[in-house]
Amino acid sequence: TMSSELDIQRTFEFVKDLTLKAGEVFKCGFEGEKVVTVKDEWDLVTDYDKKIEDFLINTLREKFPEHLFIGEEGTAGSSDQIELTDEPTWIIDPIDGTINYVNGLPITCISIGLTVCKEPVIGIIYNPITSELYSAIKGQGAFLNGKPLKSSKTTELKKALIEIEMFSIRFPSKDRDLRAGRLDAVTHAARGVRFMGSAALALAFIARGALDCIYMEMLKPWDIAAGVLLIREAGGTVVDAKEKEFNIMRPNIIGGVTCELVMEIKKLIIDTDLKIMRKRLKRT
Ligand code: 2AM
Ligand code: CA
Ligand code: CA
Ligand code: CA
Repeated sequence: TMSSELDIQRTFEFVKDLTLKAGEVFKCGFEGEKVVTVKDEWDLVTDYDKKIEDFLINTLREKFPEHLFIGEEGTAGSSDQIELTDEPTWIIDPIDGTINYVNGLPITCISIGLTVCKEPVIGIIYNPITSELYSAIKGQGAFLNGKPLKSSKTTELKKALIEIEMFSIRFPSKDRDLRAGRLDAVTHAARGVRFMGSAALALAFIARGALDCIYMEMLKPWDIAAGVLLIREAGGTVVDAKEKEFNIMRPNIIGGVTCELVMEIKKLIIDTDLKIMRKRLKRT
């Protein structure tokens, strides 16, 4: 299938139905017994992460044999590709917010994005526990259970509710002071800070206007592929936190409801880093 031949509308309907089916499995694991394994030091994974990803990727692959797949749990060669290509590529997180999922905290979701020519064209974020399905098709707007979404119009950080995804702050690193400094600066500048533990759902909340912005470091393509499109289609902006170019494969991003808000956070991060670097120099 050449990307130009892909019928986006029908593809969307297909993947939406598939997501609802996957949601039944998701609910089963949320409410029932599951096998929990420690993945990294802080990261958990359940048998349902793998089960749901297998179901999604195997079904999509049958329907779209030429498409490429990137999934967190690496279903049958789905992650054998490191660089994003122009081919239609499904980027999938079967359970985002696994720690919440294991704890029975209903802030968790399935995230599915499709890119064509490296651009997100379909995004679905589904919380099966609350039956909330966020969706976007490029150029057609963002929706919650079929109803159009419009993000808020907040332009100032001091009036903004911000979600921070910075689990990396716990990692031993020579940049610990930088991370702590950014967290401190953003916390003091914003009206309120939230750490919800599901990056994908936080992005959907921005599209919904329930959050104004998000700052995230060291996340993965499957955390953001769907959410980035949702934010953009709801009228918001997503940029790289420091670089000029936004890179879906290396998401250190700031997302927000307005350009002004996103640029204010970006400037704050860059200024804070500079201040800390200067402090480092003084110490030596
Ligand atoms: P996950 O639940 O799919 O692993 C939690 O702060 C958010 O960051 C979740 O969206 C989580 O996705 C994501 N995340 C990515 N890598 C992580 C890691 N190594 N440890 C904890 N959370 C991680
Ligand atoms: Ca994980
Ligand atoms: Ca994730
Ligand atoms: Ca996951």
